[in-house]
Order: sequence, then C-alpha cells, then structure tokens
Amino acid sequence: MAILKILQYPDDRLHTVAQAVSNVTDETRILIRNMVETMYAAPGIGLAATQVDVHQRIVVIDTSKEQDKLLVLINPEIVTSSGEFSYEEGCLSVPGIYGKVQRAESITVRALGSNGDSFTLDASGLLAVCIQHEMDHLVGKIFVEYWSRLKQSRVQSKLKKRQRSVM
Ligand code: QAP
Ligand code: CO
Repeated sequence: MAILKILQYPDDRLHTVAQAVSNVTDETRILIRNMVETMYAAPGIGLAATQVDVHQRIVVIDTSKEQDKLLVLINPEIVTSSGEFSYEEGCLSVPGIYGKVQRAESITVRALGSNGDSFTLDASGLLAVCIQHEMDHLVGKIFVEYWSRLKQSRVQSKLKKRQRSVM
C-alpha cells in the first residue's frame, strides 16, 4: 500500500471534474486501498480521488472513531435529499481551516462498492455531510467556496503564507 500526496488548496487541479468509473477493476481497488490508507494515516474522515489528483468518481469515508466503518462510493449519486444541516467542516486539502456549510440533513445515495455492485444508503447528520462534501470534490468544488469572497481570500492568503513558511 502507499500514502498518496494530497493536493493542497489553492491548486487548480482541485477544480477538475472527475469522470465516472466505467469498470471497477483491480487497478480501481488498488487506488481505493491507497486512498483508504492515506485517509486513515492523515487522519481524516473522508477523501475523494480528486484530492490525490486522480479524476475518477471515487470517494472513501469513515466517520467512526475506531476507523472500522469504511464506506467506499464509486460513481455516487444522490437520489433524494431533505432537511437542512450545517456542521463545522474541515478538509485534508485545506489544513487548519474549519467552518460551516449549509447542506441537506438526510440523503439517499446510490453508488457502486469496491466489488462493483450497486447499493443504496440512507445517511443523515455527519455522515450525510461528509458524503456531500466528498461528492463536491468530484465536481471540483471545495467547501470554502460556499463562503463569501472576502472569507475565501483570507483563507487563501493564510494558506499561502503557511506554504511559504514551510519551504
Ligand atoms: C471532510 O475532512 C469533512 O484541517 C473530511 O489539519 C470534515 O477528513 C466533512 C483534517 C468534517 C464533514 C465534516 C483537516 C485533518 C481532516 C485538517 C477531513 C487537519 C487535519 C479533514
Ligand atoms: Co475535502
């Protein structure tokens, strides 16, 4: 297995729109294993392929403390959503920045698992937020881009300053 490099905001590659996976192959499963390892090592609760510069519709999520409730979503689609919910979000591509985003409270998502079989899942609360956050990555959207221009430019200068100081 391998720890993959996570793209850091701002990076134009984070705005790439991912392609649907046409066949779930061994190569797909190797990528997924490496994404899972990268997420657990960080540690994080969600990672989209976009964040490791692979532009395929794949996300891995585990919101459990014990890191024992892995969810793999290939070609995820939200089929129903209801309610409103906001949660203090973070992102492995935007380290040290946290803030709220308004999202649906409950969703039903349809996806393929790593065996290639289709399934549907009802999610609410943090899990629903995390799925929506990760699915945004697949269409090139970062959570801070829901915020005002002013707040986004503050985030950008903070991160640029930090990137300079670690070089
Ligand atoms: C997305 O984010 C998420 O800033 C997953 O220094 C998060 O795993 C969706 C992380 C919260 C909904 C709610 C962030 C790790 C991890 C940081 C993550 C950091 C270290 C973020
Ligand atoms: Co993220």
